[in-house]
Amino acid sequence: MRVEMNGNYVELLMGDITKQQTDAIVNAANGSLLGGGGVDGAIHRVAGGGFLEECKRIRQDTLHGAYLPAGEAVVTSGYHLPAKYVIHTVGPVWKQDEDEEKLLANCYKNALKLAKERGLKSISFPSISTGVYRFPVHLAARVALREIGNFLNQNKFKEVAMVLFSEEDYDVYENTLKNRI
Ligand code: AR6
Repeated sequence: MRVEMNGNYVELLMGDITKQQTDAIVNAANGSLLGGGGVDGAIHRVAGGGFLEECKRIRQDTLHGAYLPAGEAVVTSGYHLPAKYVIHTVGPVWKQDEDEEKLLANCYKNALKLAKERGLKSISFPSISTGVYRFPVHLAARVALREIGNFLNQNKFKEVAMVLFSEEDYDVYENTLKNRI
């Protein structure tokens, strides 16, 4: 599904984000930036050792050894990925007792802000936090599509894709997008 917003496009796809040829793809990382399971593991496997080295340098030099907090984002090159850049963000772990919706919204806001600052024109997101971090996908889809919509309505970008990994997730995002327009 592809929808025009203010001269830009938002697209929903089913597939593997490591194959996307957008200027950037977004990694649903953990605060260590050193890799993990899910989409993070897939991205690290394809991007390779130089990618991990750059992640380690960011941990050391930019974050002074600290973890990247939930909702924040940093950028590296894409190395062996088709995408030129990877924007790493850390989603909130679903606990139902904190402001997780706001933190998830910050992931999308900060990733899109970084992409714009770099002059990028296209970006692909996975469904951040809805795997290992257990954020309910119906709620995550509302947050993601709201933030993407707000950004595209205020900026000349070009294309934002949500790359969903299952038909169930695709259907949830599709219904959410249909209800927005
Ligand atoms: N392409 C697109 N989406 C994918 C892919 C892929 N190749 N692989 C998985 N997904 P998750 P989180 C989907 O668990 O919930 C890691 O260990 C997946 O089906 O990757 O933010 C990190 O290191 C789900 O819909 O991320 C962190 O510790 C979505 O991507 C933790 O998991 C997100 O699932 C982050 O958990």
